[in-house]
Amino acid sequence: MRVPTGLCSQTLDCVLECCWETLKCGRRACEQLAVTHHLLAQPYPHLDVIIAAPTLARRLFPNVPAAPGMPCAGEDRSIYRRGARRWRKLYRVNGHIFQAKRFNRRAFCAFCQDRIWGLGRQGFKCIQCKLLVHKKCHKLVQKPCSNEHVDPVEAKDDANGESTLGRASSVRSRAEPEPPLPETPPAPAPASLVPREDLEPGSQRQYSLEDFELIRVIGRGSYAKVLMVELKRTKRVYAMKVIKKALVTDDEDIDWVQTEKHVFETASNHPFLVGLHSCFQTPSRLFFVIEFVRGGDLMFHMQRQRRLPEEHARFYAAEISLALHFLHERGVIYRDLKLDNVLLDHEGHIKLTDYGMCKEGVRPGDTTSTFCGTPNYIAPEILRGEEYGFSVDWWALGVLTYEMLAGRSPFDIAQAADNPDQNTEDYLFQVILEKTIRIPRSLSVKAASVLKGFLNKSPVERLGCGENGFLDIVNHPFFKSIEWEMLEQKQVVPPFKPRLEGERDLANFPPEFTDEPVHLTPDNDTVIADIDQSEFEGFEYVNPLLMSLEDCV
Ligand code: ISQ
Repeated sequence: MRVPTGLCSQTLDCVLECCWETLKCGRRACEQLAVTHHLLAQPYPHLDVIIAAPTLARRLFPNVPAAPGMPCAGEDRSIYRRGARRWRKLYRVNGHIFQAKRFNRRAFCAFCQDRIWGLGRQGFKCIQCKLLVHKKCHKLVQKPCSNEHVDPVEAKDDANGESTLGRASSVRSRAEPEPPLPETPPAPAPASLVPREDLEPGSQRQYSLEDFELIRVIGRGSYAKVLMVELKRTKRVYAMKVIKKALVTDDEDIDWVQTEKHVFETASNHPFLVGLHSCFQTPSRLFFVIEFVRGGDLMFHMQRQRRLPEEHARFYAAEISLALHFLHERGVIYRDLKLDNVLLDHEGHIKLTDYGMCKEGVRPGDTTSTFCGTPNYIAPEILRGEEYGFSVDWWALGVLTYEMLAGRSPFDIAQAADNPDQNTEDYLFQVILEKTIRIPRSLSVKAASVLKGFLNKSPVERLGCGENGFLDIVNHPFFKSIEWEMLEQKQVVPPFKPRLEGERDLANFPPEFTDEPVHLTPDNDTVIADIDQSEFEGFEYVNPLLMSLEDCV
């Protein structure tokens, strides 16, 4: 390990001299996201399409850490973990900046005056003047944007005609014209807000916050906080992901919550994916109760190990491949593979977590185009604005395997520290798109070959994306020693067993989380008044498999 010299500035210098060596922060150390969104200068070839992204701010720590791997004074370790994001796609026409929206109440197109209805994001709304138009009409709008609020053409009985939730079951397809809507009835209270004795027979087993004791904070992302909790009745320990409803008011956020829940249900059947116990809500929050995985995440372990022996990296990469393949076979692109999302169980097997970025319903050959992910792991085809499929997950596995083997990101740019132009997300994207990836000479020929295979910038030539698909990964020389069937049945002993003293030992979770107070702030009535509770109807869920397990306790 290199001993730090000079100033620790949390710029790339610092990263290279004292932090990156131990993967304490990686590139992530230099960047902290400010809250505001700004419109990026258009670096990609989508005419008329803007990608809205958060601004980056740099934090400087003008001192030297006491020892390699120690934090600088004032250093906030939580900034090293970068959350995934969906960039909003905005379409510019005649000064308007349109964003795709879904509408499940009455809304009419300002161009053709027809009703906007149908499945999916059938309408566009100008984020400046709020003009509503059909997607198909948005390019025809001649009236320039006033940049001021222009009242959208809407039915009188409706607040603004839009809804941020639109579950398929409640929206009619385009083929069938809708009858006139009755007066919108008041939304029923979510099931968990109904007194328990009033619940339908068979649904009394819904959970609520009172059923759990909150023990510790174990993680935090841009939207969610993750707690370790105990189900009081059984004394079993779970992870609980808590999301403030006020933060998920955008269409895409609502989609994300729905997707996360669906994928959780699918994932509960695979050994290398975290499963769901239950979901419930309060007026201000959504709660996912998830199986607790005790060994911490790969980011935490990499921060302590510098780089991994090939044998270890092979084992993790193979288990991750099986998890990704399972999702792909069920039409799910994971889209957020990174060290932070790979958990280790008490034996040292992996489990992927966080399904909020997943894309569901993808059949072989289908593609999608949302610009999303965590910057360091985003595949070139996403950056080029191309339609993409499962290939993006194999790219991310390449980045992650590189990080395990080399102890640094393949897109680490030493000289970027002093040049503010090179310390931006745009510059990172340019490097991902254009830079030839250098494989450390210390790696074996097979390891170099698998990295080159996954990190091929052309998705059709990438390992795992050819005609033979997953079989090409299984048969790659790097994975020759893997017995895939045994591996999938957890019959292969992991190369590393996390140190754990008891079921509730939190030694493998970062102290910047576990030292946080565990309480949830009291509900704020003004914030709650602004939440449309109908968006969250039907969120409650209890996993029948886990329920029967609990009955055995
Ligand atoms: C389960 N166990 C430990 C940590 C977790 C973090 C996020 C989601 C699920 C988890």
